[in-house]
Amino acid sequence: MTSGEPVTAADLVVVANRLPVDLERHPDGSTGWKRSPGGLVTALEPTLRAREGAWVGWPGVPDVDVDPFSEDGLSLHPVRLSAQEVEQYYEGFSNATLWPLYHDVVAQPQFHRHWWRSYTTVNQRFAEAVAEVAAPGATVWVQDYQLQLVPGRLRELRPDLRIGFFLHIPFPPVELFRQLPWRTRIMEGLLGADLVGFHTDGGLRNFHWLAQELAGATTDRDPELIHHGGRQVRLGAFPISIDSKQLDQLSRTDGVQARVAELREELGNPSHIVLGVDRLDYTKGIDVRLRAFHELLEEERISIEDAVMIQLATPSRERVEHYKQMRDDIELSVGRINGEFSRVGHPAVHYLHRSLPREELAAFFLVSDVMLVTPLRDGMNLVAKEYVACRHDDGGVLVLSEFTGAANELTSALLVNPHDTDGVKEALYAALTLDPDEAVKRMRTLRRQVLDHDVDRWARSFLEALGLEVAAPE
Ligand code: GDG
Repeated sequence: MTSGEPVTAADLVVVANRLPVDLERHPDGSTGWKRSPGGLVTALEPTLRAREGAWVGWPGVPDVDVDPFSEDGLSLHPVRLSAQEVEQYYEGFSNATLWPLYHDVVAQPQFHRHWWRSYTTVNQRFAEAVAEVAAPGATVWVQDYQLQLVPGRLRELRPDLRIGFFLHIPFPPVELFRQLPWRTRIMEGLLGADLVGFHTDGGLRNFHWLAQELAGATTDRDPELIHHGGRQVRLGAFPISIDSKQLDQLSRTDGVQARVAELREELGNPSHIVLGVDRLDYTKGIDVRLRAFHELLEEERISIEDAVMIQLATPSRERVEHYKQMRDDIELSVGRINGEFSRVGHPAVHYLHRSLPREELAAFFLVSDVMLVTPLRDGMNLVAKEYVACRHDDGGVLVLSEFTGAANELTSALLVNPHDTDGVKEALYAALTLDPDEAVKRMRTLRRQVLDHDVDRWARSFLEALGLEVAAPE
């Protein structure tokens, strides 16, 4: 997908840990590019292409030097990471320090000075790459927790730029953030931006407080404004979303419809199908829902003729220790439930540890009567919104953790506290036995919310708050 178009300075630059394409090494030693299917790419690509924008990020393979290249109006600027940096900056500081710390310490964060040093080196490299690519006065949008030092570094290198930062995960409560040995450096890095965006007001409030406490920022009556270093920093809550219309359309296609009928048949036509879809991550509360399902079977309130469960678990961060342990624990639980309750040819829990094509995922959403989304903590949770977008038939019941960003908007779901096993169990039982009219009413309300607030609206509202004029799609 590369082309020989020349790469020029860009007026709009997105910088994220990963590029929207992944470098692939083929068995014969040659390399090629594969699009990564992420929601961020879908959200930003149209705006970036329309403005001949640039994307700066790591191509997903260590120790390779790739020249910048242009593709269909979008210039891509690969940043090199060594194998050691992938281990220390990415798997270490980003995913074993910041990730658990920002998710309410649901696993113990590890603090290592050599990981921090690698994080600062890599953030500096990203900032330098952006400084080279951005045209005078350009707008730069920095994404997520891996790059929190980039706004500060970039402002030193290029004070002419307009810099926005968006955090895709929760910004933690004050007491938890204060554990971080490098807390002031991170705050100062983020305060280099003109606009710092969060999914929810909760994250915004935590940041507002910490900026004063740790970085000496001052505030006035406006809860979305901070004064720091002689500059103003705006804060905002921008709940991310999905390409709802595209998913709604996909779920109506003949191919997906046919697959839904086939799946129900393959599952042995149970009365109810309960679904979970997650990256295999300890924040997602997969164990919580397995426990609830297991107890309902044990208490004989349901049988496998009434309900079977499907858990789709996309492999994730498999070299990080916490993830290895959690995978073992979940697979043990699945084995136990199946050992006790399955019949030959009829498992109680269908567990798939792999990534599925988008169409197949849509079919799973449509065939399921109950969708269980039970994270202990989650910035937003797009899966909950995707389930709703696919239910053009107004069918299905969503059980949703209160500790997701999505719960602020999807208030017609059955909301649960994932720490309360009895509560989750009762919510699952309520979902399985919900009055059909009530279920339809709830789903219609959810669909209005998700179809009105799509990812394009999210991207536009952020960029407009940053001062960029963005045309609405036709
Ligand atoms: C972070 C924050 C925030 C999953 N399995 C398959 C598959 N997926 C797709 C889903 C969804 C995405 O992956 C997961 O998004 P989530 O939002 O649920 O969770 P994180 O990966 O943790 O994302 C989160 C998000 O950033 C955006 O800001 O909402 O809180 O943690 O789109 O559909 N896609 C395909 N096959 C799979 O098997 N094709």
